[in-house]
Amino acid sequence: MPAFPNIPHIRFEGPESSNPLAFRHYDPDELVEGKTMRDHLRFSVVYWHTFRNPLGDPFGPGTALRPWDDGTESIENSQHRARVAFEFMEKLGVGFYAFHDRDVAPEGPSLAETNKNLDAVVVTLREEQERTGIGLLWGTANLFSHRRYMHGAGTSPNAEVFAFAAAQVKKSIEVTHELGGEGYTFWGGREGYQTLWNTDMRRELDHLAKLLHMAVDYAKEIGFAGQFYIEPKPKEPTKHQYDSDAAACLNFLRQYDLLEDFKLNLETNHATLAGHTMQHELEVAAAAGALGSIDANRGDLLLGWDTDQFPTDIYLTTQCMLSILEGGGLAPGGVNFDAKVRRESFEPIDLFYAHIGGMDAFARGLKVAAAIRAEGRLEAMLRERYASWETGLGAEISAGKHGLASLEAIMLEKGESAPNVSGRQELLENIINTYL
Ligand code: XUL
Ligand code: CO
Repeated sequence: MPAFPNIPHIRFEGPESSNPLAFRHYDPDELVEGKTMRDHLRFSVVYWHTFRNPLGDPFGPGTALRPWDDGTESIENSQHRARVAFEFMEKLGVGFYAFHDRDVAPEGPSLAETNKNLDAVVVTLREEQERTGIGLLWGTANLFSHRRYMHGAGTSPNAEVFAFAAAQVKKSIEVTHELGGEGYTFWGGREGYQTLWNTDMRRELDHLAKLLHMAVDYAKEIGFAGQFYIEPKPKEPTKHQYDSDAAACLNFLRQYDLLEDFKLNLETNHATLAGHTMQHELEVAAAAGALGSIDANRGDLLLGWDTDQFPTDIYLTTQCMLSILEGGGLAPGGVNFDAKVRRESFEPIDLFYAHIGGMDAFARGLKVAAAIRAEGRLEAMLRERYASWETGLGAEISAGKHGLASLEAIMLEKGESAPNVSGRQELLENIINTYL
């Protein structure tokens, strides 16, 4: 029995279509800069929000109607839910999904039983992946929901909690490997602090790095060659998360000699919470050669928390896709919809509308970004702005031919630097708007 009997496979119908269950911009086979949209965007559905989030909030319980789910923690229900997830993703036409270990299978009374539960559902996931050709973008371990992780996992003051987290990460990497996962993500979860009065920050950072090194070593041991990611977020659930933004993550990875093995998985709403734009985070990562994957969503600028809304703002998706194209693309990462429908959007069909909107917004952003690049006006203006570094004195400084004394001599002789030219911000913003 299909879970979505009245919903067809979602097809591309073009911008003129008024069918809400069709793509108006995402045509998977269309070539953009010589590559299919499918391969540029590598869309991925997240198991946690789309199949496990009951849509509760601090003031009321969940509202989601999920008629296929019997609400129990049984293996049968978990396996059935997995099949429904694949029916959804197949109809939507995405190539990937992502999950935490605890999203797909229930936690048992002991680690051994929990692992057995996970293995039982992984059998179904593998069957469904083979049946549909949908792949695992990345796996991860939930190191934040269970009460044992109240003080953190890798940064817990309790050494046995660290050990439990290590065991959970080991199993999650094994399962990700078994499912052919293309990556493995660490998001900080509770790796941060609520108060510095009880926190030995140096020790906690050392421990977190130790856990990541253990993961890298174990992946090599079992032949898992997927990309490791760290996902920045400044706060929530802790007051301060150690992985607070792209720059902080890069600094941490560099300090602990992990930069070789990790890239960043950037999330739009997390950038907003950090007081940055997503474009800023993408550029910081790309400049360090660490742009990995994105958790595509958006926040609400009037609210101070992680609302995880679906991305529909074309200006935002254009900025994302420009940075991504300039940065050389996302593969083996992807556009992972770490987003949830609103509590008021409780019907199963809302899951389709939400994802269709996000996919179309990114498809449009991709096409606009490619058009901007093809015309080359932005690129030309950028080149012109830095032209003084290409020849003469600028080129000499770049080549390391000067120090303070030689530059002083030149400026004493000249008396004043060359005049500046306008930054042209308004013109640039007008140019962007001509494409939208
Ligand atoms: C939390 C968040 C996580 C990670 C995976 O804000 O984004 O769902 O993406 O653990
Ligand atoms: Co995320």
